[in-house]
Amino acid sequence: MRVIDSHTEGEPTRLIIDGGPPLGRGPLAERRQLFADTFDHVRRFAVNEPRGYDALVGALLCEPEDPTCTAGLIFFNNVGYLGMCGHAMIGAAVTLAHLGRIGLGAHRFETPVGIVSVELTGRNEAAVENVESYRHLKAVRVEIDGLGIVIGDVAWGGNWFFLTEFAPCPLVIGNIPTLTQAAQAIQYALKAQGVTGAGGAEIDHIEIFGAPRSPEAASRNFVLCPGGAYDRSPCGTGTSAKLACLAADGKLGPGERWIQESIIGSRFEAHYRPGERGGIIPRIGGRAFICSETNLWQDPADPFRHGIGGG
Ligand code: PYC
Repeated sequence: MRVIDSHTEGEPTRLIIDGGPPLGRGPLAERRQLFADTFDHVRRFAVNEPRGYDALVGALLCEPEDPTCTAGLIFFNNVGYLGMCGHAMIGAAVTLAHLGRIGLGAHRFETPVGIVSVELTGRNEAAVENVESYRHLKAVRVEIDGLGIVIGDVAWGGNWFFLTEFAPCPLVIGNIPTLTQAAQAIQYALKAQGVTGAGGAEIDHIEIFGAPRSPEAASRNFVLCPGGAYDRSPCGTGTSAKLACLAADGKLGPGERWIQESIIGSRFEAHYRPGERGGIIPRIGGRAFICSETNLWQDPADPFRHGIGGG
């Protein structure tokens, strides 16, 4: 399997260029289901140890169904599949430019949750116009052992998020273990108390907000991803969900700039335009850098040829 690794504002992406599972044609949501049902060992092989690690997000490059799209992308991680992934979309665009497959300008990509547009604005810079994002629930109260009552919103940004200003400690790198523990407790409580996204969808990302370090940023976040790793970037779909909540509260208008800082101090620059179904269309910009070009090998004698853990 041929892969190219990059990072977007610190968060890693592994783009599968060649040697992915044979998913055929059809809507990306159906191909993602086939991936999960029949080729899940390929996901584990590509991103789990010993060839990967828990923070790594995989992106499978697919033939698009829609002829106006450059490609399709299916995103996955150490435990399963994502709807959309903002940082990985930026990483994929920069990687495709590195391969000479796309140039500066706007390109459309299919994802399992809809078509997104990515504008490559420089060799290492791109901005994603995401799927329509919206707040689903406002000021949900969840009771958490050891933390008390935590209040937050539930929003869609291409994945489901619970967003809260409740931070058990300052949002600094040294507190990542405590923040991870608190976010996991929140996620557990949401599940136990039956709080979900639309149609009973699992809320698999928890986003904790606090004051930014940099004077240009509006906010700093800590984002817990489904497999237990934290997002090193400010999270593209998480920033989309945040913008949806700010818009719903009348705190950020269309076109107004929002700089979201991550727990490691990296940033996404964002704004939105109104969507067609009452939500917003966020635009999230950031930088990505190529880290390595690799061939992953699978030896039939290797007891860990399908990766370690992860389903
Ligand atoms: O950037 O959307 C994102 C993302 C989701 C999970 C990790 N990063």
